Formats: sequence, C-alpha cells, structure tokens
Amino acid sequence: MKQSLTLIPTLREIPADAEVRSHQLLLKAGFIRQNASGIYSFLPLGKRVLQKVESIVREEMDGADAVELLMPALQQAELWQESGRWYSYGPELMRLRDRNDREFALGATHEEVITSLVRDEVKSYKKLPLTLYQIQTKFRDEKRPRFGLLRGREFVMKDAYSFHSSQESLDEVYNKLFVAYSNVFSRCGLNFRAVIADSGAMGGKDTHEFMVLSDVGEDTIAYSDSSNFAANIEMAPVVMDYTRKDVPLYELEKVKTENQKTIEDVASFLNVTPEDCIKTLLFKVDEQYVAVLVRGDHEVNDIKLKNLLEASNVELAGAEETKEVLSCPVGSLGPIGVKEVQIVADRAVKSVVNGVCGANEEHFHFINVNADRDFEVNQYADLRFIKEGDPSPDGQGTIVFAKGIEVGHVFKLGTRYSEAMNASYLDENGKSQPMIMGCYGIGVSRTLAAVAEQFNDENGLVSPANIAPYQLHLIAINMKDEMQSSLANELYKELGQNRFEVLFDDRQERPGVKFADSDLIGLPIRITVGKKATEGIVEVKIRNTGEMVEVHKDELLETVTEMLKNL
Ligand code: 9G3
Repeated sequence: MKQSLTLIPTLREIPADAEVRSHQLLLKAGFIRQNASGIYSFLPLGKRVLQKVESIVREEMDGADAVELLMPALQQAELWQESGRWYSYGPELMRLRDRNDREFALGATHEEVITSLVRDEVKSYKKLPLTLYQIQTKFRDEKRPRFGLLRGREFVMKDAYSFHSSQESLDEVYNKLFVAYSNVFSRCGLNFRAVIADSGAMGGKDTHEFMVLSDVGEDTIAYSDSSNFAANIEMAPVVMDYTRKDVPLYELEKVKTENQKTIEDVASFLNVTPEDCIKTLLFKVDEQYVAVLVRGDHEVNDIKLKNLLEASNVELAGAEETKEVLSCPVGSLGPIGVKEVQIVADRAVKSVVNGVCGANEEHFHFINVNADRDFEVNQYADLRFIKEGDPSPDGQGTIVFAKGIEVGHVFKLGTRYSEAMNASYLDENGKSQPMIMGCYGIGVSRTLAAVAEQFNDENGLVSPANIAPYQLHLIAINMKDEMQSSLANELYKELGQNRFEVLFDDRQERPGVKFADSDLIGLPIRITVGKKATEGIVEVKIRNTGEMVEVHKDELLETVTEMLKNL
C-alpha cells in the first residue's frame, strides 16, 4: 500500500488523556481514534492488525473443530428474561426499544442467543458435541472505560459455546480449547499465564483466565516461582500449616485502648504484632450478616467467602450498619460473646495464642485471647487472600504476584443455561436430558492492545512480525530524485509480486518525518532507498534489534525472507 493513498494520521505529541503506553501509541501511530468514551474507530493500520489477530483465532478455533457462525448483536429481551439475566444485569447491559416499542439488548455476550438457537436445532445426542463460535462486536456500558482498547464499551470478542451429553465430553473440548487459546496467545508473541479463576456470576466450576503479564493489568495473579501453578488472586487457595506456639494460655483480660482504631495502632499500643491480633469484619451475605475473623496481618477474600457460603452477593457491612447489628463501632469488633450473627474464621485464626481482639465495647480490647476457649467459631475455612511469600498451594516454591490483563476466559458452564432455557436432547435411551455447556471468550481487540503494551520502545510500537499491519516498510528518502523514486517503485512492485506485505512511504515528506513515523508504526523490517540508489544499494533495518545491513537490490528478496524467518 502506498502511504500517499492511505490514512495513517500519526501524532507528534502524546495525547493528554491516554494514561498507558499502548493507548498512547495506538493513538500516536494512527491505529485507532476515539469516537466517544470507550468507543473507537480502527483506522487502516489498526484494522489490519485486528484482521491478523482474528485469522490466528480462526485458525486455532477451526483446528479445535469449532465451527464459526455469526449471531445478531440485537437480542430480544424475552431471551434474557428466560435466563433471568434481564433482571440481574444493571446499566452495564445496553438496552433499547425498536419502532414497535419492543425491548432489546445490545449483545454483551451470547449465551442466551446460542442456547435458544441450539435448543431449536439440536434434539439428539448423536449431534453432540457441538462447538460454535463467532467473532463479533460486543457492547458493555462500562462504568469507567479506560486504557483505550483495554477496557472499552464496544469491543471485538471471539465467543464460543460448546454443547455436550456428558461431563467427559465437556472436559475434552475444554482441554482442546485450552490448548488452542495457548497457541493463539503464543502466536501473538504474548507472555501469558493460564490461571485458575472464579466463575463469578456464570456459575459452573472449572474456569481459567488467560492473563498477559503487564503492570497495567487490572487483575493480580498469584503464581509459583518454581512450578506452573498460577491463579487469579481471588481464587488462589492458601495451603499451609499454622503452627500454634506451645505456651501457657494466660487469663483473658479487658484493657482500655483509648483512641486505637486500626490493627496496627492497637498492636503497637499493646506492644504485640498484627499476627497476634484477630481482625473481625461484618459482612452482609445475601440477606444475613456474618462475622468473619482473620489474623491481623491477613485480608478477607470475599470471593472465597461467597463460594464457601454459596451466596450470590457478599459485601462488607458499612460502619453504621455494623454499629446497628453489633452495637459497637468497627474499630472495637471482636468474636467474644457475639450471639447475633454466625462467625466464620480463616484457619490462621486458630493459631493465634494469647492474642488481641476487639471487646465489642468502644475503646476496649481483650488481650490473652485464645480461640475455642474464649469464643466459638461456626466454621474454619480458607478465607484469606494469599500473600507474596506464602508457600505455593502445589507445594512447589513460593508465591509471587504479578499484574495481568485478562485476554481470554474459558468456563465449564454445566447446565445453568440449558436448564433455564430448556435446551435438552434425547439420550441413547430416548430420555430427555439438559445439554451440558462450556463457553470460551477471547478479547480480540483487547489482545491487540495487550500486544502494543508488551511490544514497544521509546520510539514507538514494535509489532511482532506475525501480526504487524505490514511486513516491510519501504521508504524513499527523496521521491523527487529520479533514481530513488524509480528504484523504490521497482522494489515495491517486485516485493508485492513476491507476496510480501509492503507499506511504501512515497510521500513528499522530510526524511526525519518519514523515519519518525516508521519507528512509531513499528513494522518489523524497514527498507530505505537513498543516495546509494545509483549503485542499486538499499539499507535494510530490523525494527526490534536496530540491526542494519546494506544490500544490493538483487539480494533484497533473499535478505528479507531470511530476516522474517528469524523474527
Ligand atoms: C452482560 C454484561 C456484562 C457481562 C456479561 C453479561 C461478563 C457476562 C461473562 C461472560 C461469560 C462468557 C461467552 C464468552 C466468554 C465469556 N460481562 N460476562 O456474561 F450482560 Cl452487560 O461474558 N461469555
């Protein structure tokens, strides 16, 4: 493509409201432009990269025997009313009415649509398993769209859905797609981890997120420094034996702690450490209140609490609420003598000896507190967030944290949607059974941004060869110079005939502008036609290493072929 004919509006300045590097560069290099908050146009270069990511996704999905289809973005409300999600989703689900005043949702995801399609078209176990996928624009009215394509309100997703007559069949397809996902992200050049995740509102049990390691990631991953264990911090189980110091248990004593509110204040005032303290927090779990105890140096993991109590909603009670229920301020809460609510505790609490906890009386705490002797706990469980340095749950190495960008998420859904929407099949005995389902998503436009986040330097993007908009950037220093422009045009033609993807900078621009734009766009290889055009010599430069060679035009094809092989 000749640059004089396309649209690549590069910017000199970094756009003010772009906080992260990928967002800045995708704007500066003219890949995307914002239309409204969280809503973007993909300009020609951005569109070409999107296309390349999509074709990698298609190859891997087709390779896993998934079949592509395309569902509507406009989804009638009745389907979401059948699954119940019409009522459980709030403003994030974009809704509209048609000319006859009928209600629709703009597709945020397609479980309802695909389940209604399959229940109408598939009746027999002989037609299962069936894995269908689409690559399509999704709409989610995010409260705080940010970081460009990383969290938008309109984005491109590959979403797949599988239907089975047995759990084994689901497990098999899940594992096949797990491998396909790993291939997709490897082929995009990404440094990623598949992590154990929480299925959230989707229900079902096994689920994994594919996380690209990046400081701008919103998720925290806990992974082992010496095995391939990795989990979203929400889900990382804590597997460790807490040793209880073998010391005499002293007499329980109530002490005045004037204005000590936080665990740290109380601990230093009483000359103990947070590990010796028991933190008590009141949570509202669906419609009831639960007191949760953790050791002073730990934090309550609300996802683990929600999963333990099989609740659909868990949130920390506010200060006022807490005062009403336990008639004492949050800073003095403790488990001793509490009858109004059930008490659950993280396992580490059991190892606190002669500890400290709130006395449920303002400005008072207990010292020499010992679990079981001084207070009852309904249930001990793993309820805390894992910490860096904790032993890895698989017993190999210790836990390290990293930030991650979620680019993929695979779920074993079970029958949550097929039961809600009567998607059943007749099994070999002619008995009607609900289909067992899986669902699998890749954020295609988010993957593009994750690549930009992972591959850039101070001069601009450094696109991996696999998904760069073009393979070669052909630059003529001076198109007014007859020798240069004729050699450049000759090479443009020859490279194109040899099926190289070439962006030809044929503009009447100063060399400095051309080189700055070329570094910004970051195509893998740059071919410069300059003064030595008279000798048929061009300069070839590899973007990510800076390596540069001069070659005669007769060796050019061979040189770039070899270079691309090693990129
Ligand atoms: C909504 C809105 C936002 C949502 C959802 C529904 C996330 C929603 C989870 C999924 C599950 C899987 C198929 C591809 C893989 C992920 N945010 N999820 O269901 F209405 Cl507004 O999308 N869906």
